[in-house]
Amino acid sequence: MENVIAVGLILPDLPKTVAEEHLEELGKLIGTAGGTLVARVIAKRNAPDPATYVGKGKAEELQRLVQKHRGSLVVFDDDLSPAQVRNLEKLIGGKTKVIDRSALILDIFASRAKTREARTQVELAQLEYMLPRLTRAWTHLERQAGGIGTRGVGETQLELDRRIVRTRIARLKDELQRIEKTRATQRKSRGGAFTVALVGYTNAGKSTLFNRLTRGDTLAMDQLFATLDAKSQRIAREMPRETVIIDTVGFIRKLPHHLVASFRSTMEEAVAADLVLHVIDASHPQHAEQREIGEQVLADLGVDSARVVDVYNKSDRVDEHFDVRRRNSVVVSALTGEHIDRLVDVIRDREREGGELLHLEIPHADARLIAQLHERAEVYEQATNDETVSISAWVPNNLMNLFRAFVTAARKRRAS
Ligand SMILES: Nc1nc2c(ncn2[C@@H]2O[C@H](COP(=O)(O)OP(=O)(O)OP(=O)(O)O)[C@@H](O)[C@H]2O)c(=O)[nH]1
Ligand SMILES: [Mg+2]
Repeated sequence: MENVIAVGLILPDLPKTVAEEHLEELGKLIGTAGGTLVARVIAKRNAPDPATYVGKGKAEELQRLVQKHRGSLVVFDDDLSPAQVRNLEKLIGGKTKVIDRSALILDIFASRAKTREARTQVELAQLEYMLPRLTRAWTHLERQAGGIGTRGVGETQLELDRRIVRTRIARLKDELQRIEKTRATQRKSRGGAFTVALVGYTNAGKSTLFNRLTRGDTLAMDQLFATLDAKSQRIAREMPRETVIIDTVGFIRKLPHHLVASFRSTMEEAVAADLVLHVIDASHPQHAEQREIGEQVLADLGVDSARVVDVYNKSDRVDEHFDVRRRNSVVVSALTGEHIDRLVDVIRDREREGGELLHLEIPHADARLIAQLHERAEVYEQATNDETVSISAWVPNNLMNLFRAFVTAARKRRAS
């Protein structure tokens, strides 16, 4: 276990309470990464100090804290420039590492990634993050060796390093494209199920809800970024249509943009779902900020808000009068199961809006109609009889008139 010190700033547009909440979150990230939080430091400033972020005085205080707690790592809640990292490491001294929030999140992602896709995405993000910071090791060397000549060697070595990293980045990008193609093929074979994506801030309860809806056994735990791989499974309820639930990686304030970029295609695919459930931890003091961050990410990914329903989760932990007064929202507890039925009804309603499940009996002679069903509806079952073909299919509303006449009386099931 590493002893870690967390550092944040109070700025004119970032009041103390919010800064403390943010530092609280940074503490959770540190715990998730396997570190032990031994001290928290908040500095009040008008702006970050370009040389040391917290200012020289605070940096010296950090040095004392590090010695007192035998700290081996200091994490800053904001991105640091390579120069700031260098200055701080010098001021704090010893073998203490100085990293920023992005590096910490990248580290968590790297240790969590399981599938080949997630691993590739994380490595790509890490290298992109590293590339502009590569100078550092070599300036150290320059300082030690000094003098003309060594500098030239240093630069050559640096250029070499950069080239190696760039080559690797290119290779990872190729690899990701290949994986995406495979996934697209798999998606096609998944057929025309109604898809529901669970998205939202990390720790909001997406995986718990996923398990509740699917009887799945996805890892859900009180840690940030428990889930890194989009996962899908059929809903375990009686539904108008075949329904697949998709669990996704969580969002966080200031997610490193390299990570956003590498996870973009996975997220884009997930949020291409027919319905997006935005899961919000209603019991979290910062739930309004977390919701806004989620909404921002969804907007960036081009999700039309008409496809989004807000799910306020952890209702068991909020006042019973908790009322969101927002359109398109449900209040549930994934943990206790409270009001989950309401949520399932919301999904059912959405499924019914677009069409109906029909059981049809179509004469062989109408081959063109059958072909049209396969093209534009979703065929679930098909059996060939002597003169007809029996088909169960989800038929979108705009095709309904074509098929009404073929609905079998016995199995006619209005979806409303
Ligand atoms: N009290 C309460 N706790 C819940 C509820 N839903 C989830 N939790 C807890 O919240 C924590 C996070 O749940 P997860 O389902 O892992 O959250 P997630 O959104 O998948 O998080 P990431 O995968 O890390 O993004 C776990 O400790 C859950 O037990 C709920 O309705 N009520
Ligand atoms: Mg999860």
